[in-house]
Amino acid sequence: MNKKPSALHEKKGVSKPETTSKMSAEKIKINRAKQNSVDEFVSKILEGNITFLSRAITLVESTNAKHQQKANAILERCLSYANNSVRIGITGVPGVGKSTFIETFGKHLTAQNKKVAILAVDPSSSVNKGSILGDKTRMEQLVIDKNAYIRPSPSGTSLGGVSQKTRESIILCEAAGFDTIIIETVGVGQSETMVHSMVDFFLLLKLAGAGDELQGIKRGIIEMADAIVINKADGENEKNAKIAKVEFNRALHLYSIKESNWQPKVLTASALNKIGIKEIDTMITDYISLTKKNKYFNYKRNEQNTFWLLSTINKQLEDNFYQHPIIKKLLSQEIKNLEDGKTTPFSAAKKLLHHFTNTK
Ligand SMILES: Nc1nc2c(ncn2[C@@H]2O[C@H](COP(=O)(O)OP(=O)(O)OP(=O)(O)O)[C@@H](O)[C@H]2O)c(=O)[nH]1
Ligand SMILES: [Mg+2]
Repeated sequence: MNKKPSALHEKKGVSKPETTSKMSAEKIKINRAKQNSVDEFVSKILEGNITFLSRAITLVESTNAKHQQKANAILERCLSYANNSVRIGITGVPGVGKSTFIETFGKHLTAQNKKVAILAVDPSSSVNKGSILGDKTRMEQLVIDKNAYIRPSPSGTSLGGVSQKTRESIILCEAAGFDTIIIETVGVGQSETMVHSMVDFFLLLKLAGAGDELQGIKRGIIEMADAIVINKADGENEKNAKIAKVEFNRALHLYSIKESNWQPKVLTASALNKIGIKEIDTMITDYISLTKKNKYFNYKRNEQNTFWLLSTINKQLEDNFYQHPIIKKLLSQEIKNLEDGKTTPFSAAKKLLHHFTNTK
C-alpha cells in the first residue's frame, strides 16, 4: 500500500488508565451474582449450569444469615428434583487410594454417560482447605470431564456443621442433574458415621496387610460397610489381597444379615491399573435394585431425613444455649461452684436449663 504522508499528524498517545481496578471489578461481579434471584438460581441449576450450582453451594456454606436464607429458599425449590440418584460413601485411611479410586471409578461412570458429583466430608479441612482440592492432581481426568463435578469439603467449625452443608449440597447437585453422588471421607473421628447417614451405599477401601487384617479396624465401620474393596491388588500385592479377601469375608459373615437384606461383599481392585472397577459398579447396581425392590432404599432415605431433622434441631438448641449471654456467665459460675464442691453436676445442669427456658 502506498502510504501518503498525512497532513494530520497524530502522536501515539498514552493509553487511558483503567477506570476500574481489577479488584473492584471482581467485587462488582460478586455483587451482581449476589443479586441473582432465587428463581434465576433455581432455573439455572435445573439446566445443569455449573457456575450457578457452585454459587448456590457457596451460599449453602456461607455463615452469613442472608446467604443462608437465600440458600434455604433455593434448596426448598430444588428438593423435588433431588431424589433420582445413587449416593455412594467412600472411606479409608490416608493413602489407601481413595482419590485414585474415585478418579478411575468416576471415569468409568462418566464413560457410560452418567453425571458424577464428588463431595467431601473432611473434618480437617478447616485447616488445609479440603483434601480433595489438594489432590485434584490425582483426579486429573475427572477434573476436566464435563460430566463430573468435584467440590472440596466446606470448612467449618464442627463436623456436624460440615456434614449438614454437604447434605444440602447433595440436593443441589442432584437438582443439577448429577445422578451419582460420591462422598469421600477420611476415617477421622465420627466422619464415617456422618457420611453413612447421608448415602445409600457405603464402601470401605482397605489395603492388604501382612497378616491379621482385622487388627486396628474399627468394628463400627465393618458394620456400616456394604462392601469392602481391597485396593492395590496388583503386582506383588495381588496375592496378599486375595488372602485378605478371604479373611474379610469370614469376618463379615459373623455379623447378622443387614436390615437391607444385603450380604456385604468383599472385592479386590487396583484403582491404579483400573482392575475390578466394572465389578464394583455392577455390585452397587445390584444393591440398588435389591433395595429398591424390597423398599429398603426409600425406607433408609426417610430414616436419614428424620435423623437430619432431629440432629439439626439438636444442634440449633445447643448453639442457642451455649451462645446465650446469661448462660455463658452462669455456666462458668456453676463450673466454679462444682469445683468448690458447692453443687452437683445434675443440680447445676437443672439450674442452667431452668434459666435458659425462663430467660427467652
Ligand atoms: N499400586 C497401586 N498404587 C495405588 C493404587 N491406588 C492408589 N495407589 C497409590 O497410592 C498412593 C495414595 O493414593 P491416593 O489416591 O492419593 O490415596 P488417598 O486415599 O486419596 O490418600 P489421602 O488423600 O491422603 O487420604 C498414590 O501414590 C497412588 O498412586 C493401586 O490400585 N495400586
Ligand atoms: Mg485423597
